[in-house]
Amino acid sequence: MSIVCGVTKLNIQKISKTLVLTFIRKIPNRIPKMKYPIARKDTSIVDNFHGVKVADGYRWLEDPDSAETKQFIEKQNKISRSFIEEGDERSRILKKLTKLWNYPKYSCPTKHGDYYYFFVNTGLQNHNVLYQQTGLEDKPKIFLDPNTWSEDGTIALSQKSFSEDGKYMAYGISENGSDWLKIRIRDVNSGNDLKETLENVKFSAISWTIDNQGFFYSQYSDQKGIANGAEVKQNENQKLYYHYIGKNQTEDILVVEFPEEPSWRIQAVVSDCGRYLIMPIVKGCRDNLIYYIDLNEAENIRPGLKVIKVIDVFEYDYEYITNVGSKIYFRTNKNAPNYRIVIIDLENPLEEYWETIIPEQESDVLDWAKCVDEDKLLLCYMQDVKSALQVNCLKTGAIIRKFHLDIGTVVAVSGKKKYSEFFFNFSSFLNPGTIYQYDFKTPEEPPKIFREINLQLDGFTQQDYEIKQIFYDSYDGTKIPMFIIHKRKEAIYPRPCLLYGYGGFNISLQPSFSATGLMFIDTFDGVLAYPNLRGGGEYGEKWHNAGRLLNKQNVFNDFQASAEFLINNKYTTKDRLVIQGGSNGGLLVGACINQRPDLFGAAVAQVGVMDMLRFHQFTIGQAWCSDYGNPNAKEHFENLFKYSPLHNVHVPKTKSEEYPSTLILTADHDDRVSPLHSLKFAAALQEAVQNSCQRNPIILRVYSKAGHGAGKPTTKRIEEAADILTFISKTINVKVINL
Ligand code: X99
Repeated sequence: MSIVCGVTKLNIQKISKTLVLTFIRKIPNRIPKMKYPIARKDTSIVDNFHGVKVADGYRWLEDPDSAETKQFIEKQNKISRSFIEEGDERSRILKKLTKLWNYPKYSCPTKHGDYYYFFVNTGLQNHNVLYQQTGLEDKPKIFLDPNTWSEDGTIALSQKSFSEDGKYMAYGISENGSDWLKIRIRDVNSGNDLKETLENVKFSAISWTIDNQGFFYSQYSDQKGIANGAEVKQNENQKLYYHYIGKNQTEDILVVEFPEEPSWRIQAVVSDCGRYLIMPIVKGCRDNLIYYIDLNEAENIRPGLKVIKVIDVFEYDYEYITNVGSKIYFRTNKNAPNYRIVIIDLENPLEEYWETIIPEQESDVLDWAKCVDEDKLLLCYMQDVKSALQVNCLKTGAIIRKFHLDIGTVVAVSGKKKYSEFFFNFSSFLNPGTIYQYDFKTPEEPPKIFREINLQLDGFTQQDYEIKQIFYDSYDGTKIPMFIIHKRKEAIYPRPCLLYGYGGFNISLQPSFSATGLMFIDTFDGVLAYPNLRGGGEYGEKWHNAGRLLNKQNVFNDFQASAEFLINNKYTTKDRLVIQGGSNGGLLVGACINQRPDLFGAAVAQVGVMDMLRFHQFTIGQAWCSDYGNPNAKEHFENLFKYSPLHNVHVPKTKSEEYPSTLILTADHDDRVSPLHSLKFAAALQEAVQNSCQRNPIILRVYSKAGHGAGKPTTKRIEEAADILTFISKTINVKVINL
């Protein structure tokens, strides 16, 4: 009690005058038992996996167009909306979150031709606006404003690529959050678009040839006509095309295709010098081939150009950095699980002639590398999950200088081989971003603060919060790092805790700012916890391998062990603990509520992969076999079947088997992870708990005109975050303060 009083006092001191302090004593409420719509279960669908019969009663939910699926979604939305919107909590949360979100945001400037370009968002604009200016001190003017493309913000800019002379910008447009793109081309001087629109584009780079005549891009031309982002059809037969500016797409040139290999995807990049078309080819989500075309040998771009193979087995990653003549610099994990940079001479590409220019570091992972100022390499390492930035000599590999950074992440960088200047954006849990500028013309000077992104919150100071990184033991004794963030208080005592995880695909969860996270700390006196689960890239390829394929259970164990650490060390209690994850992290949440329902008070699973026996059959799912394995292989099936969220739902028979309050979120145009995963999982969970002792709600919300997450307009982002926070505040033992 005395601690609670202390909290109140402290908040009264800190509270801004504009916020009215209310202190709602939350009684751990017993929500009335929910009635769910009964989803039809089709007993006739039974698959045989390697002799094991597996029923799939909700197969019908895989058809996004059927009236029955639409009705199911409608009924679910009705329940979830009324649960979340009952009372005034959501509108108050929405109001406060909107205020928190409303601060100006900037990107690093980048130089193309005669202009600098940078993005600005005044605070709550649905999309960032691209500005153009002559010099950094000159008045910027609007160059491209996606906010004008639609009323509701559902049309977004997905990527952009300037021609070498900076006269044209090709850019990708995505609708309703889909991965499908349309490419348009803007004339930089007139500000007008050329007449042509390129369609059927997905998972594509845009790479201009150095003569500024056009660019390479990738199409799924076989899927013409049916692609709108709500379909589930498998993406196959990607082809590389060349587009000449000013021509119609029908005249585009098919450069490379692999009809024998329908799952291959081609990521073409034109070398800095313009001579080579380097083609990293992937089929999964790791390991690539390197093929190339010598553009000097081709008089013009046409079908049938000679493709030369440099790397012809899917074993390691090779990422083009730059080149000096025929000597190509690649960042690779071949014989270097923490990555190194090798030079492969195209004149002499055999491995015995490769030169290691930046050797692998024992404990730091080389996260990315970029060539700047003609003869330098800008290297970003990850040291125990935090970014470290340094410059090395392109020719010798020797270190030229290191930059001092606080605890955080270099989230963006801009600069080019031909310029002496570069910018980087540094962010952390409580820092929405600081943009630094550095110029090799004045090498002794430290990076200058070019722009600071500041929250517009009265009395906000980072000193009021504590960020620490701890290392806890997972079940097999492996030390797992975890960041823990909360308001600075004298004593540690149980607070609501938001535990967020991902754990897969070599992706690292580095410190970065989240308005929702800050809101959780401030409004609920909450603790944020981010464990760096195995399966991620935080400690290089070994960390990734320790959490994929037959090791996937390690990821779930690491997450469950992090929950136990937080409870055992009095940061939180089970009934105050919320787990959250999206995409592969949605799978994590789904698997963990099945395996340890007793550990968590609430769970939020966003756009998750839940059917581990059929994921490979929809859109780009085949590519995830590199992390999950292929259900068609017996040993992978056996492994997947053990943890697949859909196939491990149980009927709670005791209190400890009761599922935590669960919010399942998806969106109708998610063509990365089809909504069918969440629909089937929700139907199975609701069926299991319907006639059981379970009282905690399990609800499903399907957003419309939205996708996997990229390009989501601010309005929709804030609404989703408000839904999540409201769900949390209604379902766990939380005291709402400062709302
Ligand atoms: C993908 O599926 C990546 C798909 N993808 C490409 C792109 O292959 O988004 C590509 C090529 C060029 C441009 C853009 C793209 N990913 C990325 C996985 C995780 C990832 C994914 O989205 F590896 F990080 N998943 C969803 C994995 C399971 C759930």
